[in-house]
Amino acid sequence: MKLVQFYIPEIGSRVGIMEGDHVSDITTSEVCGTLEIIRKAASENTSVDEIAAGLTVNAEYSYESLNTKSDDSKPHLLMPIYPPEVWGCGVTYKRSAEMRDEDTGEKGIYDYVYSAERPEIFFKATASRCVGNKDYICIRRDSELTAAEPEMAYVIGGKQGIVGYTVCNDVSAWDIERENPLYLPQSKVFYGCCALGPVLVTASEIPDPYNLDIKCRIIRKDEVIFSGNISSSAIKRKFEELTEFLCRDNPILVGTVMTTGTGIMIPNDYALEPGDVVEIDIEDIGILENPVKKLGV
Ligand code: DO4
Ligand code: MG
Repeated sequence: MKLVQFYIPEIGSRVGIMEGDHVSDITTSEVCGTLEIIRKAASENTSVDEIAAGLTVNAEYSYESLNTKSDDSKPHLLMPIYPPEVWGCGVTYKRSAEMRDEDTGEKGIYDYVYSAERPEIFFKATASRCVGNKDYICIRRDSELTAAEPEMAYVIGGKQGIVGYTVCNDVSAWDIERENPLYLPQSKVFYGCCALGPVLVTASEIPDPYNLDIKCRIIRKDEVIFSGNISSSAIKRKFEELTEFLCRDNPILVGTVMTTGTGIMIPNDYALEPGDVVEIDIEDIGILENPVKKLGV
């Protein structure tokens, strides 16, 4: 099942089931978003699909009419979940370790983490720092080298199981990260640092998350200036292992999003510029598309 959140002027934020080009609005006064569906499934010890399928459809929309630029005067998609927290995993693909080690003065620290038993896990965002499909991702004012990081993300439900998947752009200020590894939180966490969407695909629709094509394109002035791809089969760690480390002595709320690391390392020449558009396409999930702007100018 594919779930979306969307905005209808004068009505507000809605949650729906997407099938083909159809979106069925299943919002109720108690269930106003995907987070409530996931919480209800956790507390009733059932699946997200079952809770969503049991809600009454109160309106229908075409997906095309919702998949538009974020503008409060018109219907548009919202991020597919308002996560209590987003956490990130790092250096889960060999290419990520190699390129980060090449580009930093601290040779070998990324290779160490790639090979170590303990994964890199960092705090990434809260919902207020995230954006949905077609909304702006941001370059912080003190960064000249901010990169898109195309990643698959999963949502943690009851008993720490995976209840769904979405596409994530872990937008990162690489120049700040490279200056000193202790600056990592500032390279990762800022307004508009994390894009999620366009939909939340429930776990039942993705029986094998380790065999999906992940593609990324950067478009500048209507021209594709970068395109790359990777299969999720190249990831070194299993998601259960990542969740286990995340949750060790660390209370994690139902609905927390975990983004699993990038295997597409975009060369420095394609650092983001205002006006660029980043597209990340993950097989069986969807295409997340975001324009870029610089903060504080
Ligand atoms: O260690 C820095 C961040 C790594 C990361 O975000 C990734 O590998 O995707
Ligand atoms: Mg990343």
